[in-house]
Amino acid sequence: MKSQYILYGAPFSLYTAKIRAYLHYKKLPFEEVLSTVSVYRRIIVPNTGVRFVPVVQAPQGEYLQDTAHIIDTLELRHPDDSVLPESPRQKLVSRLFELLADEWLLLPAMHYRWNRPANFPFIYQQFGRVISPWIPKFLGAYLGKKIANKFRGFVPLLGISDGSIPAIEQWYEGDFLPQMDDHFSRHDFLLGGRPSLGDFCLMGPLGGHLLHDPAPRAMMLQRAPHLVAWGERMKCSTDYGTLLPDDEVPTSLNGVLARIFQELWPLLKDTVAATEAFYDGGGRSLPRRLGVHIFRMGGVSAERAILPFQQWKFQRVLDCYMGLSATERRRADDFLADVGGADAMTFPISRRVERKNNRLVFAVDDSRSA
Ligand SMILES: N[C@@H](CCC(=O)N[C@@H](CS)C(=O)NCC(=O)O)C(=O)O
Repeated sequence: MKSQYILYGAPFSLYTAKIRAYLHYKKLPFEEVLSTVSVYRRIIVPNTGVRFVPVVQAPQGEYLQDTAHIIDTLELRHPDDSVLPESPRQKLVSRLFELLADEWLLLPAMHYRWNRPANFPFIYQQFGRVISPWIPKFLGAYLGKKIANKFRGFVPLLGISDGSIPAIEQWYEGDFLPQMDDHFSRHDFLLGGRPSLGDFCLMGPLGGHLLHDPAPRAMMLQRAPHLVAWGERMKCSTDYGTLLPDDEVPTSLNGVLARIFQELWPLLKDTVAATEAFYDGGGRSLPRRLGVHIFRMGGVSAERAILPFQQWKFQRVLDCYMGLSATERRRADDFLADVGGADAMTFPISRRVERKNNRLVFAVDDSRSA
């Protein structure tokens, strides 16, 4: 039996950056293996049934896919230095950041990668290495562009279009960067002196794209040096302090949290409605995309694909709240009211989804949801 984990992924992959930072923090020995075309064919697809990275192979041999599932599983196996806060507000904020970072910061992460030509030579070369790590640079850039175009194809599906780009830039440059920079000028991590779930999730869009690609990295170095320093701490620190006492959530996070309720919540509710309508219309096997819907950001309306998977991430936040005791809920409610999230957590979902064999299925009517 091997004694270490294997992380299959890539230096330019958003979700790989999240797990790399997590494994580093947990001090779990791991080897990182580049997800080359051959690794997909020989290892990833046969062992997970899907074509996503990262994939973690446990020392026991089992293959874990989906970063939320990977962290859930490893937290149970390695409970020391848990990344899951125990107090109600900090617990909920961790889940909110999981949702924000994994699902919503994808928009700026993808926009500033694929709509900034200054990134291209570098990014194409990196993608080229997945064909062969020894490929000459010029050939790698040429072939890498072809693979990169698959990922670039996700840009319009996510709702990144001429109509929405000014709103995405306004959110990221006008709100997110200055608010996070201010926060990290006061605190080492999201919730105090040690990283917690939300920090690792943020390392996805930030570590994997926005701090990694030349164009957004240059912007962040100039405009948000404290956020850059946080990114370095996430990669390099080995000594940590403690979470803030008394379940404190720093008010410097309020602006970022408030926008989740203003903009992401309506979209997620709409996603739930579409998933329910699909089920009620007789649909059982959930496709990756379920038509399109309109979302609003910064006063602009734009179209994007409905992604049922995001309902699963939404459920995780609602479940976290529903799992609190009555006293804990009261504490959480006070905080939620301050960030525009009063009543946001009691949204009913009649057709829950879950992951089975790395695929999203309806939690109801098991026999029919393949
Ligand atoms: N929910 C998954 C998402 C993983 C994911 O989208 N990974 C990207 C690379 S960073 C990928 O493999 N995309 C391929 C695709 O979307 O088809 C997770 O958290 O692991």
